[in-house]
Amino acid sequence: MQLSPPVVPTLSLLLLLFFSTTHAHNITRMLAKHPEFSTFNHYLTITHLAGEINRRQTITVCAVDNAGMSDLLAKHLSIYTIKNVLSLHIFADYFGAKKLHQITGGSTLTATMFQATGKAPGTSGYVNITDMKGGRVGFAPEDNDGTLSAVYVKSVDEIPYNISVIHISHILSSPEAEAPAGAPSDHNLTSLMAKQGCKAFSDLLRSTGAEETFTQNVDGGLTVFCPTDAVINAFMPKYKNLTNPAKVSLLMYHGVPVYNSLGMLRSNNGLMNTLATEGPNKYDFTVQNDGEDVKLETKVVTATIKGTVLDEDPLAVYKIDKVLLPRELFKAAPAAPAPKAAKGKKTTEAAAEAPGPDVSDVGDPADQTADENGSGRIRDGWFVTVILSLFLGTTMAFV
Ligand SMILES: *[C@@H]1O[C@H](CO)[C@@H](O)[C@H](O)[C@H]1NC(C)=O
Ligand SMILES: *[C@@H]1O[C@H](CO)[C@@H](O)[C@H](O)[C@H]1NC(C)=O
Ligand SMILES: *[C@@H]1O[C@H](CO)[C@@H](O)[C@H](O)[C@H]1NC(C)=O
Ligand SMILES: *[C@@H]1O[C@H](CO)[C@@H](O)[C@H](O)[C@H]1NC(C)=O
Ligand SMILES: *[C@@H]1O[C@H](CO)[C@@H](O)[C@H](O)[C@H]1NC(C)=O
Ligand SMILES: CC(=O)N[C@H]1CO[C@H](CO)[C@@H](O)[C@@H]1O
Repeated sequence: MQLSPPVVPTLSLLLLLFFSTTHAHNITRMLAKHPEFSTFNHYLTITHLAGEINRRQTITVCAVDNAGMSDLLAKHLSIYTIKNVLSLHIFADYFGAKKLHQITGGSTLTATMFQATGKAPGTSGYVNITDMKGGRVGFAPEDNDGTLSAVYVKSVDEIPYNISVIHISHILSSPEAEAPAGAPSDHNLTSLMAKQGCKAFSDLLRSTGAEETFTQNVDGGLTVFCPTDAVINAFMPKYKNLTNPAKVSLLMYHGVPVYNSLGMLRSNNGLMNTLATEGPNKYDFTVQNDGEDVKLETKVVTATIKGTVLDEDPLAVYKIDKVLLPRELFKAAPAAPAPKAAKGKKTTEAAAEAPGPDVSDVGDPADQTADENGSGRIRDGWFVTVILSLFLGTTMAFV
């Protein structure tokens, strides 16, 4: 059968749409069309940065041609250091040719994947992009002396607003990125967290010995949700009240034995088992997206991810704004003086809305009692959790 001419382009367009929506971008394939970037492409693959780029949904890759790469290779850096340097060439934002030439205020600082490794001290994980005279755009790692080390050459490929690949003139050179780097499993998880605003939490991991369980899980994949120092400090009176095994369970509840990038958390709502999980429906919580926010819901409290300490497959560490309180430990906690039930619905609602008696940023066990009795939201949440558990159970059965 012969297709009439207008049908053919329509069909190919549909096929193209089909493929572009079912397959996320593949940086290796995008660069393979341009032999002048073959060295850069090769190093993206062997450093596993290609996989990280493919997982991100909004990203810019500054590619350097083979001559530029030979300048880098002449420095004889270890592969882990090369990975850090190349991470500095990957921006966590979309800069197409148009946006690069229309930077508000003439310059901007953008976070790079080096920033997300947690190994970039201060602002060294940021790159300054500056619009210059004559339509030129310059790039400078924030920790060098401000001289623009590379300029924009051309756009290589753009999939708005998922990935932009641009050709820049030289390697972005930074003493911090070029500092000798160890293998990924050399991460000292607790000192890493301590340096990034989670010192109180890491101290608890060390003092209870829970650190060892966390560390043992890094190679196989680990996501840690660390409450920030202020949150832990406010929680300490309650923490001290727990028995030693309960303390360890509470801490283990903040680790998930699977690597989750922020993108994965955003696109996979559902139940998560933790390092404290023993058996089904124990010590788990639900990941729930709320716009750009990623929320973690236990039956007692809902915490929100507030920042990334480190995101480098197989390890991700995120800051959260509340201590995750497992229902296994906080359900049976002594309830606040119960409102007189006789008054019925109104009283119950008032109780549900009343703020907890203390530390407002840490869910109080008393809140849970009120919530479970009065609030439809929680009951819906419970329903969703049951359905998700069934779903997860079925999925797990196949794994
Ligand atoms: C951009 O990424 C999203 C999520 O992966 C995908 O659904 C969409 O199809 C991508 N857009 C293009 C043009 O490929
Ligand atoms: C990306 O493309 C390369 C080369 O075509 C291929 O070897 C690789 O498996 C692809 N990666 C993914 C995740 O599809
Ligand atoms: C970027 O660098 C230029 C040149 O050193 C400087 O004038 C500008 O203030 C910097 N921009 C930002 C946002 O730091
Ligand atoms: C991490 O470093 C601290 C001191 O900086 C040390 O006490 C701890 O044992 C280290 N942890 C591991 C797993 O090496
Ligand atoms: C600690 O436990 C005791 C006894 O169960 C209780 O009276 C007290 O309110 C608790 N303190 C905190 C801060 O939770
Ligand atoms: C939904 C629910 O559990 N409601 C209970 C709230 O508390 C009163 C009094 O204790 C019970 O009668 C309700 O069944």
